[in-house]
Amino acid sequence: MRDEEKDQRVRPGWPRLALGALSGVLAGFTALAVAEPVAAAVRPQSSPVIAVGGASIDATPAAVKDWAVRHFGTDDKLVLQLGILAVLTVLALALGVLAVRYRRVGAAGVLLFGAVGAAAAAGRPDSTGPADALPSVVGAVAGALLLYVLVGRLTAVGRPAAPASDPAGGTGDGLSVPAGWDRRGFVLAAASAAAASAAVGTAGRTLTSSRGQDAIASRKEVVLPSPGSPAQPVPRRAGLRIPGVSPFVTPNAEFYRVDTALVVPQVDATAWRLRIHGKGVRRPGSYSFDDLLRRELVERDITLTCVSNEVGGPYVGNARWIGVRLADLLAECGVKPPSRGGPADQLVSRSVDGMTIGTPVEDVMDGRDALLALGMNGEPLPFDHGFPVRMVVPGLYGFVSACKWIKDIELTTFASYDPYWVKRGWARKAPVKTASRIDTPKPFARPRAGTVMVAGVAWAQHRGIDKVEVRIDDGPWREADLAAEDTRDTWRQWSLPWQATKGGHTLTVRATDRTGAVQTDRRTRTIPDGATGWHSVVVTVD
Ligand SMILES: Nc1nc2c(c(=O)[nH]1)N[C@H]1C(S)=C(S)[C@@H](COP(=O)(O)O)O[C@H]1N2
Ligand SMILES: [Mo]
Repeated sequence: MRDEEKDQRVRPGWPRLALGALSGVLAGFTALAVAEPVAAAVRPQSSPVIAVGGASIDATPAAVKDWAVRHFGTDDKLVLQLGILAVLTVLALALGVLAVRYRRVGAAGVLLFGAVGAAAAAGRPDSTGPADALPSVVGAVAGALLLYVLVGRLTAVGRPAAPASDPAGGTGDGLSVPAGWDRRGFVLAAASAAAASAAVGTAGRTLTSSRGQDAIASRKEVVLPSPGSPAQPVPRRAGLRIPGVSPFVTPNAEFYRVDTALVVPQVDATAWRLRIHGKGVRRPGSYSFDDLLRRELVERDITLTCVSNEVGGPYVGNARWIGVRLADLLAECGVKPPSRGGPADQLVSRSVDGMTIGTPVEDVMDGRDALLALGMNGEPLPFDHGFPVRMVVPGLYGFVSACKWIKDIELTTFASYDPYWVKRGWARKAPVKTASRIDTPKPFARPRAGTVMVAGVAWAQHRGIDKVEVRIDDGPWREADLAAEDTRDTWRQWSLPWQATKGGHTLTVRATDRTGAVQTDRRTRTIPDGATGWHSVVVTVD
């Protein structure tokens, strides 16, 4: 008898705590899984992890976001979602352990997280109403119930063989698994909850992807007519045949992607409309995708750059865009640029995912090829790059011009409205800065002594590149050979044959644009209006 008692008393608390923790994780998993089909019915973006992720992206200080983009690149969103899942797992473990002691409190904790998810979802800028809160609420209720039931099994007595001295099945310390705990009931409940959740979650995901089918079908059906105003052919000598140099036209699959969308919006082009309205818009307009397709299409090569691109960085790409002239649409709606007495100096474009981007009205109406693009490199816009329609404005960084998944254009003033990035410390106006990059040799390359081709790209959209110079170590600047210019809105390749001598060397590049401005060596950060400084590459010649 003494032995039996001892056996019970020393039974450590951890098995029960561990089972509680497991219950917490199962409850969390169930909550997220159950939220999936509900989100599929409401909106994929209303799913809790996506909503919380989106809210964290918006709340992240500009410097941290910039750091994330720099370090994780296009994987930044995956990293964020994995981070959220990791945090949720830890919290679920803790709630499970808590529930062992305080069953109701633990379950209430799950509901509290549901409330956080619900608030995030309903508060998103693209939220379509209180229904966005549903996935989090329904999921949390399921999770809380499951936690309550599972933890109940840990304290319940399954067999009448429980020691008579402890009719409640507990051992008094509240932590040990009671000898007669309902093992069978627990395992059964846990296993069936896990299986049901997996099934429900998978069904939800399937439903979500089937919802995207209309958008995918609408994209497949797009036939881009040949442009009334075709791009001039790319000069044959615009693309150098030097291994390692970025191709003159960036293939869509390799085109950089920078945006805040955790779920790429899948817009059905047949249901899409663009509204143009606001200050000084005498005839507000509304256009369908077909309305735009029926207009004269303009095809242009335009190099797009992200303001978050560091010196030497990868966030720049060149594509052949096809679309309609934005200035024509604006003129049709009766919009005048400020220089002709128009009252609006800022054009705010809004996307289906709630992004807002501000562009100077003067710039889009000054004769440059500001486009509402429908196609990219000979195909409808890829979903990642803004299908069905996006803006592209030569000479301006993407964050002040290139709204993807656009659905609304509002004419307003810089004084009265700050769009998304401006609210977060970025500049109101941001023309692309003159820049150049060494593509080859790569940093820390070990070329053989002799002739080494140094080559890369330079860009100063809408001004054009006039000269590129390369310096070896502290030597004199030497003029590089420029590839043929396509247009002043595109980047330009350059090369320099270098007689490399053994040892370590630093290669530096700088460009001069068509206004005569030489790229500055002054190093600045990307925030607020783009990085400056020269790109250098260190190599060791063998
Ligand atoms: N809707 C939406 N449009 C957007 C953004 C965004 O976050 N959301 N990011 C902008 C930024 S910062 C850049 S640099 C370009 C990038 O376009 P890309 O992803 O097609 O290269 O899109 C712009 N348009
Ligand atoms: Mo950007």
